[in-house]
Amino acid sequence: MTDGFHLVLDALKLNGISTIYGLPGIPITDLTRMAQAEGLRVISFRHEQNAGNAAAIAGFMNGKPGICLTVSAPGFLNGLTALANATTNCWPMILISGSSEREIVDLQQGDYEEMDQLAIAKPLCKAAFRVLHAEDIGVGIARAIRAAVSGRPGGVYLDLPARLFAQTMDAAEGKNSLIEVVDPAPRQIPAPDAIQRAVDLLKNAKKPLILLGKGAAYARAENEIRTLVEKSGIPYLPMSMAKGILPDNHDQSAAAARSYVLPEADVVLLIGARLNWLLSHGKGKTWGGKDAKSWGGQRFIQMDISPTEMDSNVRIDAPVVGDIGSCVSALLAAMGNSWGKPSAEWLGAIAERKTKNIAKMAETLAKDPSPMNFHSALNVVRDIVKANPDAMLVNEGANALDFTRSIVDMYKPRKRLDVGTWGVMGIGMGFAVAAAVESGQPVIAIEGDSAFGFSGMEVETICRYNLPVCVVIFNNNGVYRGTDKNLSGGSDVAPTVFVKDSRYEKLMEAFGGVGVYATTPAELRKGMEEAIRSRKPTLINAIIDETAGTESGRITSLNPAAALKK
Ligand code: FYN
Ligand code: ADP
Repeated sequence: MTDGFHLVLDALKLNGISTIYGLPGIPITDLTRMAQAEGLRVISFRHEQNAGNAAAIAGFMNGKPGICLTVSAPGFLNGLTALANATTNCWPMILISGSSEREIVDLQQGDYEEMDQLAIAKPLCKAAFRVLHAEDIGVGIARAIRAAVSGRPGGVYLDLPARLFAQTMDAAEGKNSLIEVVDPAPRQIPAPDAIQRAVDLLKNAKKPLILLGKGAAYARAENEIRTLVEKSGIPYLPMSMAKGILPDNHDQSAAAARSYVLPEADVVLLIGARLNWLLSHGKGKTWGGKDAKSWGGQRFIQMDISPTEMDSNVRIDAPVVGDIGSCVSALLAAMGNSWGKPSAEWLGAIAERKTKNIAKMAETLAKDPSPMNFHSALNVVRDIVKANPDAMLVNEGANALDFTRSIVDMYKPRKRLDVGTWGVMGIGMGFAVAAAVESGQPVIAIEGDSAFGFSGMEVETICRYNLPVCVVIFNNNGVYRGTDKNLSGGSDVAPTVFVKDSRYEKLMEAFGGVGVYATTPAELRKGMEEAIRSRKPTLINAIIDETAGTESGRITSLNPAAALKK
């Protein structure tokens, strides 16, 4: 005989799933024990949201669904934020939660952790399923996997009521009921006429630009993309998590001339990037429009696996629907061998801006103020990442995020993991754990002091599994900075201010890791180099000038009060 517990685990293993991120409790405690006994790796967290974030980013890194396992009602809700975030970012993830007795839940008779979890999950994810009978576990997991990774990837909820786990059935029949999913994310080949439309538009462009998004990183299409960029000679801009698809020091990167190329370009090829808030919805002043809502005159080609993404913000003149590898390959084939490079005028104008900005940046980075500021600290991080291009970089915060994005170059794809489409805080330690577990590489987590607070307790998890994670907290005593005043003149500190000179490094020491208190770039460098060399869990409390941050980093304009000031 077999039972529900084993059928769930066998179905996951059959589909190549080897790690579960979760937090044990009723009714899934035994599932976590049995999973470990059956050879799955179980990474137990201190809060489900962090387990969920770990599963989500594992999905992005591997192109296979990351699994998060939680208890019912509150545990499920704690995991749900990560599931919604995974869906928003188009990352494949499956949140599996135990749930209470259906009959009691549906009659609302007050069961232990009673909640209609399936109904609550549905609007927040790509698909949601519940399995009531042991013989349906195979189908349930197959459907969850297909829904998570096929087409536009996303989060899937799988509801497993407590009673299911103890159901038994004949072992051979059980085995037969499981499904090994064949080709879970089928390639989607773009139509030849769609490719021709794109070629025609690109051929006539005077100032073409390629915009790479994290969908292109997810699609593992770096080889095809590199060929396209180099063959066409077109400058490109990487979105945050697309940094490293091509090395950031590539000649054709226009990152350092961002505010010049966006309004100037006439034809923009979007590859796995959406025209959402991060790209000012494809219009307005960022794109050279005369005011916030007007079109800048660009024509867009968009490559995306989701047909309904097209025209979501502005007109897409050449929609190319398919998986990015297939789309870029088809475009390359249609471009032929005699493709002319963009004009020297366009490339020269970009190079001029780029050189100026890079020189300005070098000047700022070379300064050594006391106390440290974001630039002098990031100058160190920049060198360390350059020397360790295989290391994973996790990054969250406001200023800590924005400065790291523009200062720290990435050299390989899918190495930069950050706050993504929602700009969500709290991903830090969950991402860091998964980055270490999935890649085996050292992880550097650059954290704002506020951002770190959301998931800080997971330093215990990092120590427990002895993961090679080096957390660097940019400590400027508060959210954005530490100098705000209470406007009432009362004795409470301002809402954005924390305890001054907090000793975050002692948190790591409490669990047996290494704590470093760094007030100079030299101390920061020594701490990071040692962490990477030793692979010991390390937390560096990097003391930054408390006046150094700006409100909301580069996105101050999104604060409603910014409109009042205008
Ligand atoms: C970039 N830049 C550089 C380089 N790279 N200069 C020199 N050298 C290098 N290598 C320049 C670039 O040209 C820009 O200057 C500037 O640095 C900033 O570049 P960035 O960060 O790419 O551009 P920008 O305008 O900030 O991008 C817009 C954005 C980004 C919305 C895509 O801000 C973003 O991803 N934001 C996420 C914010 C978020 O989620 N925050 C969390 C919530 S915080 P100019 O060209 O001179 O402009 C809650 O409060
Ligand atoms: P960024 O924030 O970096 O601009 P987005 O998350 O906005 O990136 O966009 C990613 C896009 O990539 C989504 O529209 C998604 O549908 C698309 N995408 C994800 N995987 C693939 C794939 N394999 N092939 C094509 N498009 C993909």
